[in-house]
Amino acid sequence: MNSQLVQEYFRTDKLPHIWCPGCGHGIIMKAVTQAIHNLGLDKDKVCIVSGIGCSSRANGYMDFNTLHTTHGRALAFATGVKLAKPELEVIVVTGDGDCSAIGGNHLIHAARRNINITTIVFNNNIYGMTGGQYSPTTPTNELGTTAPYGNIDKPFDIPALAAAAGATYTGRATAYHAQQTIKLVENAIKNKGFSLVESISICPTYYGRKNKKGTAVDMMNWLKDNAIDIKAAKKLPEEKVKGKFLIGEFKNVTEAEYTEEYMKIVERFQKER
Ligand SMILES: Cc1ncc(C[n+]2csc(CCOP(=O)(O)OP(=O)(O)O)c2C)c(N)n1
Ligand code: SF4
Ligand SMILES: [Mg+2]
Repeated sequence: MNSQLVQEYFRTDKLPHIWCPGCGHGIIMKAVTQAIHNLGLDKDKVCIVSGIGCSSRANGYMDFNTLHTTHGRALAFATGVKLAKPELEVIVVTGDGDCSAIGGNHLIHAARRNINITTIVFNNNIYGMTGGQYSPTTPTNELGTTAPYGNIDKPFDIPALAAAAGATYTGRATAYHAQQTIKLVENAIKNKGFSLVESISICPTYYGRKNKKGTAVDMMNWLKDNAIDIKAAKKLPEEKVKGKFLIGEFKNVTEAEYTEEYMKIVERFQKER
């Protein structure tokens, strides 16, 4: 992104950002902004909503209509914005904790409604902001401040959870796969319905340090070496895919959208009155 685009899309008076050196969140924030730019969206017609967390800081830096709300409630606020102003492109930036722990119920119900909101999950497998507590995406046996002897829970697959609940667009990329994150976010915004893109981020400060994952560069290399595109995976023998995680577009279908269905009821009621 050249300096002209930085001036156009970021609140430069709020920079430099407060993320730790090596944090993956900045790459994902930039990818979301690049996708908005590539689609040629009118800045004033975009509303970016977040909850609370290091990831949820992103829209404080992004120069659009923005709402920094309460922990776990980004989708509840975003649903209100979308229903009040359906003409806005509503985008949620959220963390694994924000959207799948305290906000998990909002996530499945927004997906169930197929409301036209695009959600980008910055998944660093931990609660970064509050000091490294394990989250619903912390892998089994890994460490967190609240799991000093290893996490015994199984992690959520967030795109699969959203798809099962009714999201019509889902995909996954990583902070290493920045170009793919941009493309998936573009497609997610184009989908008229509930879309979710998970981008796997890195938190060298807590998740990395606690689990001896090495430097930020080591963590980025791990993402490069362990992600397999879903299309490539289909052609590979099972042993080559085992232990890796899938990236790419997982679901892309068309179904009735919530605000349109809601307006149909409003119009019918007004005619019958
Ligand atoms: C109602 C409420 N509960 C708990 C908190 C404390 N809290 C703030 S951020 C956070 C977790 C953030 O984790 P995640 O969404 O994964 O974001 P990250 O910091 O990892 O990017 C928690 C538990 C809060 N702010 N409000
Ligand atoms: S604590 Fe982790 S998630 Fe938060 S800014 Fe630092 S590296 Fe990023
Ligand atoms: Mg997190």
